[in-house]
Amino acid sequence: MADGDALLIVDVQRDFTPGGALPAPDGDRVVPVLNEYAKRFAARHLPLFASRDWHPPETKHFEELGGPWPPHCVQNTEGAEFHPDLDLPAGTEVVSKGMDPGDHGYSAFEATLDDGRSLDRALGDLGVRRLFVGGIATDYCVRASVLDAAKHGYQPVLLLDAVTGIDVEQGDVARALDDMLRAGARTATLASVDGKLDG
Ligand code: VGL
Repeated sequence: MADGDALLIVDVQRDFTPGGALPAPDGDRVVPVLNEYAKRFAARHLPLFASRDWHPPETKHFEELGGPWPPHCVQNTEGAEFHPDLDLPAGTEVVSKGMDPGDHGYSAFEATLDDGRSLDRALGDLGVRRLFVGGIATDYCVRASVLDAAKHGYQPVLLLDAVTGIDVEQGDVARALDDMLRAGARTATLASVDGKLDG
């Protein structure tokens, strides 16, 4: 049933991995796992999307203007680059979010492609119905993207072995998982995804 399936890799950027400005402690671990997912989707000619946080230097998202976070993923800086070990297959569409200085831009459904289309529009144009989601951070951008996918009428599938969180408050990741499952997300791992794509 690969028809109608797509992969969304959320915010696997230098700043969200160890050594970056706002690291998920385990951020490096998901990179090779996501590379393997990307290979499997590309081998089936399924659409791939990679979102990135793409903030202006001054935004309400950052502490300096009253926001919750240290500066991270500022446009055209090294910290905003995708993790150097992330292998995005040719044809992967990059979608950018967080450009509005008045908005957090957690969800990939707030992101746009280079051609200006929203992610929702691009998925619709491709006939996508089921969206497999992995990346960083489970408790922020992954959560927001999965909840929005469900709201927009897609079937989200959370890739349990390819997500990791920040856990500012202990329990945030567990609560995020709970929220996503209650919103109707299904789950998959590398061990089960082929069966879902081909079954
Ligand atoms: C994110 C915290 C702040 C994320 C972005 O990508 O999950 N988390 N900004």
